[in-house]
Amino acid sequence: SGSAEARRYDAIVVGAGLSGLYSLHRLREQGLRVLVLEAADNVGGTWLFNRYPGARCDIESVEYSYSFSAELQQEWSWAELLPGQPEIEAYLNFVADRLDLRRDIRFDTRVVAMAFDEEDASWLVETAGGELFVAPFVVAATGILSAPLDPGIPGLDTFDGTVLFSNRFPREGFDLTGKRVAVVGTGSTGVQAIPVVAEQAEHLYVFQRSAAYTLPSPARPYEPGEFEGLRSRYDEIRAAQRVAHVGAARTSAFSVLVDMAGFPALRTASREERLRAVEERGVLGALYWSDVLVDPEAGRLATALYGEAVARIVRDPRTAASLVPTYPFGCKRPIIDVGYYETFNRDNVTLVDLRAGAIEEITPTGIRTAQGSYDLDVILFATGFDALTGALSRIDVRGRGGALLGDLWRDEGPVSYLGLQVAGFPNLFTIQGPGSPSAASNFLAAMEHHVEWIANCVAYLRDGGGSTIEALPSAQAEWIDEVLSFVTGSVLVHPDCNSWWNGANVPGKKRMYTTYVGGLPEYRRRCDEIAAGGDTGVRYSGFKIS
Ligand code: NA7
Repeated sequence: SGSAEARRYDAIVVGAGLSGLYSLHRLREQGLRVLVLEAADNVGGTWLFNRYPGARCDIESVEYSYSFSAELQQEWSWAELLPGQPEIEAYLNFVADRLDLRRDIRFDTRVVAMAFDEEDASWLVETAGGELFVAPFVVAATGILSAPLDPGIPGLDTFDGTVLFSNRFPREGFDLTGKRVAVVGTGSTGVQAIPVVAEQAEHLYVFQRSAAYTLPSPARPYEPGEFEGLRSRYDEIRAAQRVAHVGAARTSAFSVLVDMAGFPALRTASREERLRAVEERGVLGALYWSDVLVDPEAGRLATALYGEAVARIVRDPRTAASLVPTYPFGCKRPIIDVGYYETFNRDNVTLVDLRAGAIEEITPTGIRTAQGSYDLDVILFATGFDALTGALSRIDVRGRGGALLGDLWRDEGPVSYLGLQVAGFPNLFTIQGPGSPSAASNFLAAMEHHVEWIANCVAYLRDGGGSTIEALPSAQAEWIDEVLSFVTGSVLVHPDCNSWWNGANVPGKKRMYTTYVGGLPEYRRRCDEIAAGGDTGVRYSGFKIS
């Protein structure tokens, strides 16, 4: 580390995305001297970087926004039901200005290391520029989908054309007009980008390794006066949101999962009923059955029916067949799209099904696969993230005894107590850490609870509760067991399912599904009971305070 003298704060927040902004505000309101360190040159985090064509949130604006301030709610107007990236970026800039947050944020400052000093009970934080900062508390607001996954394809640097990444798309945008473009990846990002890119590019080649289940998005601008009507009912909207399993009670990508339970069983439906469902509701009609997620045979029927629904939209039978997943519905985060399947009927769009021959290398002229070569001007990677643990693993985070957090997660999997702390790393709080509900819920709602829990905990310690708090290894192990108990034997741990939810999208990462799916209300109740002491009266049970 450098020789610069370390500056002292009461708390350091890493990241100025939507979690970091609220953390700063909340801790500052409590009278702490807070510093936010942010690698980028502006606020926004994920919503600053993921500015690819078609980028849009899949949760309704009035629920994917801060609920902690009535003023923010009343002063901001959402234009669209599901906000697009530019609108969310503008909103986060509005919040940063309105709450005067920028004065405590250092931009262009990447944290590369942090180490817990056991004598001083504080963290020493080092930046890429060699600056040092010290604080008793660190809040890692580093995001769950913020560490880009390197596609790891040989020859990438030999390509003569332009390489773009959805998760660090150029600020100024990129004109695809007249270009031969490849989109690699058909997760949520690829599925959003593909219809928009198809309209711009001369020709679009979609490189698909795994097909997606995707349902028609309800995205639309709010009708005139519609948002104003909602704004006057924020109290009611937030109350409904608070008791919703996924932290969203209105329109969201999760709606289908929430509604399914009320429908008849696919297993016992007649052939006629099945066909009528896809006639009336398209691909949705294949999945809206109560038994699809719980009965593997119903799951197989649903996949077959889904294939029939796709074949009604996509004219070329080979392309239609390639667009049908080979894994069950429900084991990946749901995807919604605007005109995805219709896009494959365009003359300028070609689906390259990598299941029939994988990518072998990138050459100066394009992509070579085992089934042929494609000449390209632009390759847009929509290949995803090293989720949940990636961002902190890329920082040299050292806890007690110099143990490295990245090593711990590599060896033991993404362990954590409540998703809020990792044993051995005192006074380091992780917002939306593994083991929390965030990956399978409205990120914003889950985040607000985490920030408030952390802020209350810090207040308790500063009021004389102690100088360090750390998760007990036994509590952490029990928590992970509990998290896993919800999903054991379920579709969520299906062996054919590789996704950021279970880490199987990252080569070499330990496969482990560590999202709490017991619902946000129950999770909040648990966390709050643990903080308050519950029956035992011992506050922060499962943590050691000293
Ligand atoms: P995802 O959901 O992880 O999707 C990434 C896609 O990229 C997926 O189709 C992958 O195929 C594909 N991929 C990844 N690496 C490669 C390589 N090397 N070659 C070919 N294809 C590849 O990321 P997203 O950004 O779409 O979405 C992440 C979340 O952001 C989403 O759930 C929302 O919550 C917001 P695979 O499935 O691994 O075979």
